[in-house]
Amino acid sequence: MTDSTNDLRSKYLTLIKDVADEAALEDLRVQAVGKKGEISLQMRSLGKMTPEERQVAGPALNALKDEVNAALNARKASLADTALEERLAAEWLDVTLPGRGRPTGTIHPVSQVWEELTAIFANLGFSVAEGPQIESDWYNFDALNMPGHHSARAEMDTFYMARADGDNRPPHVLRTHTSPVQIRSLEQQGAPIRIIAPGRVYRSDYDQTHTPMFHQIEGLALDRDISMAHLKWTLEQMAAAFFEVDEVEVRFRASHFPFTEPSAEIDFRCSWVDGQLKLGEGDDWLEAGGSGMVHPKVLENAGVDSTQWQGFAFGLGIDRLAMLKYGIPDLRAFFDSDLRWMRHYGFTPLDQPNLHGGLSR
Ligand code: 2NL
Repeated sequence: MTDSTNDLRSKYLTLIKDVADEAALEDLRVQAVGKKGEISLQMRSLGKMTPEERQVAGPALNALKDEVNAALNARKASLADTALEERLAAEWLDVTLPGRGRPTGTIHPVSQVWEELTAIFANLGFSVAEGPQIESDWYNFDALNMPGHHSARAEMDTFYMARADGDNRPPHVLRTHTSPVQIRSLEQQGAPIRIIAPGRVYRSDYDQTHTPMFHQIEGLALDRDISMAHLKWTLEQMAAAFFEVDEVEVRFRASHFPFTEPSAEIDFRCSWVDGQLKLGEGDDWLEAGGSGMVHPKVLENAGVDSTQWQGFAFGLGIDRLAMLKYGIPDLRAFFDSDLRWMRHYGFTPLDQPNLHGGLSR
């Protein structure tokens, strides 16, 4: 190797070794072996040499070019490796960490029980009906066989909406039960029908066992040959599924509602041992709600021919059922929005009630 090829060799091998990145390496390649690169120019000058000189310088330059190209390629590969290593180190991710924080919110016991009851009645063939919370006095009272002078109407502690001055039409009310939802559904769908109406209802009453807003679920089943026996069976099925026991005995106690005839209070057989409620056994009776055969006048008010169709209706308190099932002592705490209470009595949002997994889990 000649002195000048030796100098070029050590110059470029050092530069290549110390180069910082792939862009600088490409500049070096152009500078050394590009068309006008230092080594290329030397090769072009071979033509001006004597044959003797060329015989020495030619192979030396060729060898140098090969060696520099090899060094460039090797350096390029190692720079790419380094870049990849750095990227992998920077983008490293611990895939064993949880993807998101656990949800901290909980499902309110009222929502939980609402969903549980909806699942149970859906399984029995009932669909869910909804309607307005602000009602006319027709849908809330008159259609349900509670005319203006009726005592039951006066006893309802109704919240009345204000009318404009001089407007003497009867005021709208906050619905005192979800019955008006069923009247509206009946008007629209007619018979036969099988619906439940869960929802918020309002009465002006506030003490240990009453809140001005509470939750009710009503049910309605009309067909050509429905009797109190179907009602009793439906309530037995509902109670056993809700309290997660094999069987619950239902007792009817004679009662009176303007919208049903005959009417019956619903009791479930139970026992209280050490303050713990057990359904399906014992000598006590749990008052669960009211029910009866829909009054013919109510059917006619909703446009249903009462000589062709008949059926049962019932009403249950969701809040009370939630207190009983989950051992919650004070009704008023339901509506305090106290987060500590919610963390204690609330349910995990990822565990929704269904009849296969167990309703409450
Ligand atoms: C109770 C009493 C009851 C009904 C609600 C009803 C609805 C229509 C027609 C006839 Cl559309 N009745 N609902 C019937 C009997 C009792 O609720 O004590 N609930 C907690």
